[in-house]
Amino acid sequence: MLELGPRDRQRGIAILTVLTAVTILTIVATDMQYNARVDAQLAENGRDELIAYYNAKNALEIELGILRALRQAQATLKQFLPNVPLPNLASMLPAECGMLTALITLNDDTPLPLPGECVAKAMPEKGKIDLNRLGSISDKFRVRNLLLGRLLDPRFDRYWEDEHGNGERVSRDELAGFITDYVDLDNVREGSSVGDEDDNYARMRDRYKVKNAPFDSLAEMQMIYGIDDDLFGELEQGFTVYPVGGITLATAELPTVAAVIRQAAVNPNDLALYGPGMELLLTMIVELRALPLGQGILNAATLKTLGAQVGVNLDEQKLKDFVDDNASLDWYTVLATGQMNAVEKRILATFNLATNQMVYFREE
Ligand SMILES: [Ca+2]
Repeated sequence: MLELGPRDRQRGIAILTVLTAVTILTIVATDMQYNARVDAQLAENGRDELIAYYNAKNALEIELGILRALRQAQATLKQFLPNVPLPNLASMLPAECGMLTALITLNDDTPLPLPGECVAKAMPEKGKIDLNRLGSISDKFRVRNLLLGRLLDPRFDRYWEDEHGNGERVSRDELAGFITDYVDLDNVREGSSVGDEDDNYARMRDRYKVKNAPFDSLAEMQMIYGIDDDLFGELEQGFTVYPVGGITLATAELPTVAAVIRQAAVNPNDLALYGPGMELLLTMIVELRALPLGQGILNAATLKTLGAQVGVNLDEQKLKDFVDDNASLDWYTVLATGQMNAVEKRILATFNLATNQMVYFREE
């Protein structure tokens, strides 16, 4: 049998120590390598997020600059040409990163490299239906009818068929009532003299009450019974909560113009309002808007004349109750998108150019 001397034992221990040390070092090294990789990835993502966000913010700033310049130019032009109607150009001028690159290219011919992409688009709030007017006693009836007419848009048809989360259907009339009830000052349900406005909300898991006060933002519409994310996505384009005044025929969506026409008809039951005459009238509006100065010419009197040509008889006084011919460029919502690699950031902001205030800001 082999006898191990003290030297051999020492050597064995040394080998074991070295092996253990090597193993531990390998584990530590692998771990560090992994952590370093994760850190690098996190840093890269963080950098992309930051660049994407600033790209969106830059696009927002440029678009705001364009809007301010346009507003000023329009005010100046109006001084010299008070009776010449001016077109609304803002929606035709989207801001994008290429423009920014061109702006900061100074004397050098090679443009400054800006990473990522960005684009911003301005949408006038004017032309949308102001839901807060439902809270005004003098406007309530008129705005509610306009709202009801706006919901005739075939885009909404499927919502009256769909069941909502609680297995109930909401009709067009009911929805117009729920929106009105949420914002109007009284506590009585629309279309009834005894119904309680809070009934539907009291049955929810997280119960709350109607607001009975003006909306602070359009997103608040999602609190209204019967409005889900999809429906809100459709409604968002046609409504506003800012005091934009009457409907501007130059910028309003066609279904909103159609709702105005039906409200201002000499005979509200005229079949022409739902037939080819109406189709033709809307087509004429689209064509007029596309002409160089067409947007500026489109007012209540023009609409009445156009209507008469296709058998849609409009009452000019009623039209003037809804239409605001004096299109101002004060309220805009800007949607800015910034990109860097796989990261995209969106900013939605609403401005009042008259007071130079940002009244709404949402980052996605
Ligand atoms: Ca109410």
